Amino acid sequence: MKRVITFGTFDVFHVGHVNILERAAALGDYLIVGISSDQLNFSKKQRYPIYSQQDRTKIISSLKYVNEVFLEESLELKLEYIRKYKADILVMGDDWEGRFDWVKSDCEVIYLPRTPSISTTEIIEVVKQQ
Ligand code: C2G
Repeated sequence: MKRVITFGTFDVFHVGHVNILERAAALGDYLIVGISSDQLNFSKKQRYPIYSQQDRTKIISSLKYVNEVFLEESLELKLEYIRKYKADILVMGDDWEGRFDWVKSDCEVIYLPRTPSISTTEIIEVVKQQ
């Protein structure tokens, strides 16, 4: 029984998000998703997400590949979350390549290629222009 963990904001949910969650789930038997809190997002990107953390949590919880969700409050707590949720594998998109190698003491780390040509930022830009 392999437990997989992944993290993200998943704001303005799109097919790139579905693809990474689907591939993460396929690497094990149980998928746990850490959803970046509104506050964490603000500290990383200097803006709040379009969707609130409650709505993002509701959307991710409703997916058939996802078994459990929690709010991620800090990037530095990765190892604590991995231990708490007893994860065997950490999956991240390759925009994070190398950034979480420091947790390899406790679990396997896999970076998956991002889905090309789609991102929350791009969707926001397109909508703004119209
Ligand atoms: N993603 C993807 N393809 C895209 C867009 C996103 O595979 N076209 C992946 C990202 O690589 C990430 C996940 O979807 O693994 C969530 O993306 P974001 O919501 O942008 O997550 P981010 O804000 O980078 O938060 O602890 C880490 C952070 O919380 C990750």
